[in-house]
Amino acid sequence: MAALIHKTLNANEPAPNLMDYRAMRATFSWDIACTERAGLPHGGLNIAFEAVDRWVASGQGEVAALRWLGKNGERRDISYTELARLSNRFAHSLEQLGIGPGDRVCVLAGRIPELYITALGTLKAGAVFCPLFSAFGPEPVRVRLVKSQARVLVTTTLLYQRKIREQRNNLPDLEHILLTDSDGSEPGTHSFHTLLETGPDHRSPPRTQPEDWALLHFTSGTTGTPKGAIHVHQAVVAHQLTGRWVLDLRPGDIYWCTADPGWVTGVSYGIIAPLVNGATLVVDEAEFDARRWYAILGRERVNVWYTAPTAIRMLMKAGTEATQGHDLSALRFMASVGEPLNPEAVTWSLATLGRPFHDTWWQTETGAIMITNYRTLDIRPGSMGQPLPGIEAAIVRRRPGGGVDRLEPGEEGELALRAGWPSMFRSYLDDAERYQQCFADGWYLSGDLAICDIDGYFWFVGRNDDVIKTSGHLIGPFEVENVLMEHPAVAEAGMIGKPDEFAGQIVKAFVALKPSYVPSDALRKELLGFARTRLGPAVAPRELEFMPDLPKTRSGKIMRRLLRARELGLPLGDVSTLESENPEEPDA
Ligand code: 6R9
Repeated sequence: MAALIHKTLNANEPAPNLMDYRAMRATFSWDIACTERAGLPHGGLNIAFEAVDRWVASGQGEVAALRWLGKNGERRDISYTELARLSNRFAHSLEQLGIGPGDRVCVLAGRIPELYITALGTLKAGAVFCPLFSAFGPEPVRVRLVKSQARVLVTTTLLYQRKIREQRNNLPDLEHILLTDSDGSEPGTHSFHTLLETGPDHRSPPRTQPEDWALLHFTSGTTGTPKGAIHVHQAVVAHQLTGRWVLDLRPGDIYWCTADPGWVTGVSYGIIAPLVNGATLVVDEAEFDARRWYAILGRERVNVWYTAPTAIRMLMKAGTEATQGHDLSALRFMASVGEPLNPEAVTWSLATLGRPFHDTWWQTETGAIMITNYRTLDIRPGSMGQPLPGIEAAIVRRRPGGGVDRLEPGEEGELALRAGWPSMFRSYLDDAERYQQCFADGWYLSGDLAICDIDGYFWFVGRNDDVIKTSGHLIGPFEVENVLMEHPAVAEAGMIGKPDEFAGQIVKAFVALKPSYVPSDALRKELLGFARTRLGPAVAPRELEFMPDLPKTRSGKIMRRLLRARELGLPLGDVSTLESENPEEPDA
């Protein structure tokens, strides 16, 4: 185990927002935190109002809310006042289109200002914001648009032409497509900016209540189509508190979250938490590039930086040289999420950047950070840290007949959280049964395996299901298998996450061919290309191996755990000791 990193507070820096973790844990109550949230002037609660308009009302409207860095070198500041106006206009545009409370508004775009205006305007209109990752191919986009029953999609002309246009007839719920760069030549679409111009700058405060639906985030499980996790406006209480206590945000901070808003981190911490805490949010449109990143950290004087282990590993690879010439002295706090943060990354960051990365653990379903390393507390590199005040975490084992048993410190089991915090998902869209299956005896069961040590630090072990985390993105194997099965040569397909030095895992496909086809390099390339065109580069398998047939249960389900064991070179004896690994088992 890497040595403990002891914290000494730097006298030149502001004191941490959460000074005494233990005292706060002992006294904290979500009920009080919810009551303290100022809320709307007439009662109720609205995430966008908390994020933007409250700062305008308190006289801080001229502060930059968003600092957009375009991929071609553009730099544009949008103040809180301007963001309030633009989101009011967008809320008005939605109303003009007949969109109202509960309606889903999807966005499929890169990190462009229009995405942020859409998110906030949608919330102000009482509608539900649902981001779609722009690197998804046409198939994941279609599945999510159908499942969300989106009535509006905001996107760019290029993404529309590549991913939507051909399948528009199969999307009956999708009434309006708003193009952010429309030149009027795409039939059946509106211009986002023309609509925006018609709306008034001001509107009366939204009428939403704390339990009204606000956000819809798709996430993946082992089986079935993606699950739509629903979050309500009350979640903002957790976004605000975790922003303040965990990320140590305060008004005036320059903050950079590198996660894409197509995923939950890029919304909870790439839009809501920083704005609710009055920070200036840096948005970089470009893709990862070590030198560009260090230049942004230095030039923009970033104080708080939230990123992911894959990016950190790439920075480590780029070496210390890449940091040269960049003054990183403004950095006060750095955190990571999405995958296990290896201890070497923590010690590397301390040595190279002068600050350690703080691991944070949470999920789409939890809506906000639940377990973390705090600015005041010593870090145990490799550990995810300790639960947030107000969060009770435990390691449990499911009893076969239902219910759970709590395990002792040091025992491996499933990470569970006592249900009932504000940003806990309220449902899976149209799938109450799957939602219920996530709970037992008042605990939310995360699907992650972990250990809690004697001092209350949690250590990640792995997943107890087959989902794949690649570059921090959660991929459902079933979604990928389904697409490969559409190819005429494929009889069976099974996906696993193969360990990868940089991406954590990559998606690897195992394929059994139909009798009239023979394995070849050309066919492998064709299948990989087929999957990539439909699924997009973020989801498609990177490797593909042919097998005469795939290991299955008696009822015909592909046993991905056996494929994984084979890939990792585990001896068969080991395989049979793993859960559901035994091919003799009737079903998995
Ligand atoms: C926010 C987000 C959730 C899954 C989660 C776990 C993995 C997240 C982690 C971590 C190890 C951490 N995960 N944080 N694993 N250490 N600090 O990533 O949400 O996309 O829903 O993924 O990611 O397996 O269950 P989501």
